[in-house]
Amino acid sequence: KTAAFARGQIVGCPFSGGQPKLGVDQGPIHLVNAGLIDQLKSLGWKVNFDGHHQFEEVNAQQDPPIGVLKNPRLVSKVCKAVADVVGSHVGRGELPVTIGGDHSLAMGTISGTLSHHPDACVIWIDAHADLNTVETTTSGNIHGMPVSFLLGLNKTPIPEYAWVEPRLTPDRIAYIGLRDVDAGEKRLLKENGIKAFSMHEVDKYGIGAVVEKALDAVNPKRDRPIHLSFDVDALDPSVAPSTGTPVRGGLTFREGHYICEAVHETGLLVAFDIMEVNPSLADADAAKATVAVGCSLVRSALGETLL
Ligand code: NNH
Ligand code: MN
Ligand code: MN
Ligand code: MN
Repeated sequence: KTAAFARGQIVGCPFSGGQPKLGVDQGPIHLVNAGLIDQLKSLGWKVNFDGHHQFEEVNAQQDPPIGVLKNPRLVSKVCKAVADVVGSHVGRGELPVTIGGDHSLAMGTISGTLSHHPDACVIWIDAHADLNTVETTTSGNIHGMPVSFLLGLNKTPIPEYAWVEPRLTPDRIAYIGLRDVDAGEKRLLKENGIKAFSMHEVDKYGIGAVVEKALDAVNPKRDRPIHLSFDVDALDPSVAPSTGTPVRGGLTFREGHYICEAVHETGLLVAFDIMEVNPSLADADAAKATVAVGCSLVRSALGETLL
């Protein structure tokens, strides 16, 4: 498969319901306005974009918390819609690039990928594990929880989320970049034997070895399709300041791009997410830099090379 014949689909998801800060819904608009689509076309991709998705709002008064979960019906409904869209693109052999929006959306994007590639593996790039269950979340923000639904770790069934098929298994997800993991999540990582490369491992082994180890863990024979889900807060705040929950000590500009380049080189990438760009946080220059790094991460994942 050569890039010249490859088709990509931009799935713009202006959505912020998985967390409390306004503005993350403007992320996809900024990425597209910064020229993302033409940039990908320059790489040889046929890129389709039919406008940002308009998610029908559920009236807040009709969406009271379920337990501690905030905006539970809205997040469920939006993620279900995203799962259907991403699934249909993957099914047509198109590479969906989903632009968020908050990371709860990955419950949808990964469900969509797994609906056509039940054997797919996930590389999750983030400062956070997003693995909280209904039982462990202290914030109630669903962007901190999508992985628990994908793995079927929730012990308390929530009818609104019954559509999420727990098709992912703990041996098919690996994390890179973690440095702000909740106590309950640390327990879940251990109990389930999930491979996680925190910034400590990035420092110790270097990013090249870490990506290799992550791929060896989730894709030992290099025969599984890969879904790469990239939360920009994995990057150091000096590189990507405009995001809802920046945590210092993150990935450098090059480390972030290296991950995308290395996953591209496998030839196994079937879906990519770029999440949590919030241009309303930090000043205009910081927002511009964050949007620009979001665009360049997507280009790297889709095959841009340095030479
Ligand atoms: N772990 C926290 C929570 O569950 C923070 C999650 N925030 C993120 N995740 N930005 O990527 O609320
Ligand atoms: Mn569409
Ligand atoms: Mn995240
Ligand atoms: Mn995060």
